[in-house]
Amino acid sequence: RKLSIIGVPMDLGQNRRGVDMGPSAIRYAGVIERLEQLKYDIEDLGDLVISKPSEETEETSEKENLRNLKEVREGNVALAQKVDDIVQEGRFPLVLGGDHSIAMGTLAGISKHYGNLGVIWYDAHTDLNSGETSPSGNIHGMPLAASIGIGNESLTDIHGYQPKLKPENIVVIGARSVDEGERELIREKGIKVFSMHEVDRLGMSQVMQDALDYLETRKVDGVHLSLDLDSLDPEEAPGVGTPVMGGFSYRESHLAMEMLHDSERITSAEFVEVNPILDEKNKTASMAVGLMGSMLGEKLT
Ligand code: DIR
Ligand code: MN
Ligand code: MN
Ligand code: MN
Repeated sequence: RKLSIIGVPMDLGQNRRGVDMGPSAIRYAGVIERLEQLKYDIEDLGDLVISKPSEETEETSEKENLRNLKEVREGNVALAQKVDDIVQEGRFPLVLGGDHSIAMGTLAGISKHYGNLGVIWYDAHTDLNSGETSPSGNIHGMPLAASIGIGNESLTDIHGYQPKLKPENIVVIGARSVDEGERELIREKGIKVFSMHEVDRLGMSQVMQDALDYLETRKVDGVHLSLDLDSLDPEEAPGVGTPVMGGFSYRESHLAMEMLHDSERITSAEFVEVNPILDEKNKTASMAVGLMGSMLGEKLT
């Protein structure tokens, strides 16, 4: 089993500094050692270099309601090529964020290798905004929309093709903060969303089974897991830029990851939005590493 790790120190998709240190925090929490114990052949590709925003960037940010558009695009273009190469070599790509805008690059690199890619978007948010609908102008709230071809072309056409995803191949789990424009898009495109309401009613076990069954009926030929640490409850995972109360517990998320592993359907993954500056003793990064372990087959016996 071959796995390649790439860190993306991107913090330009939102406006709180610190999430660019996510990859370091996750490495410090022992990700390599942890996954080596699972007998993976691990290649650590280090971190991408993300350029600093220029002054002209300020202007387009204002005009298009897309903060740091140029640099976010550039970082994602580079990431897409890296991830493309990893998949090409038959290795499992594990991407460490960085803010969630990097999902555009990850998906761009992966999706060209699949005819019908599915995605599990594990997040407190649905990330379905565009410059037209976003209340913040933060691109980390837009990657899922960009991946289905909605939004500014310099985001939708990363890696030279679009769309990366069919709306009906997306499952969102954990949503509890959804903007008006996103709600409309969910309705219009029929995107499958298991909000916290469903998880409260049915339990994580049932929701995850339903999510996997749904993707099965869609006949997907690969499933990417995009996990935003703000899906977890801020009490347990405080090191995130946009905490929303009422999230998943560590236990629920472990169960979810173990079910994903047992399904043998996950073909790539990314863990994003870890912000060590807002964290307590690196516990959010440690949690991310624990969840990666479960997702990749860690078992007690
Ligand atoms: C909000 C926050 N929906 C926005 N999005 C976040 O700014 O578009 N996504 N935090 O993870
Ligand atoms: Mn997100
Ligand atoms: Mn989020
Ligand atoms: Mn467990």
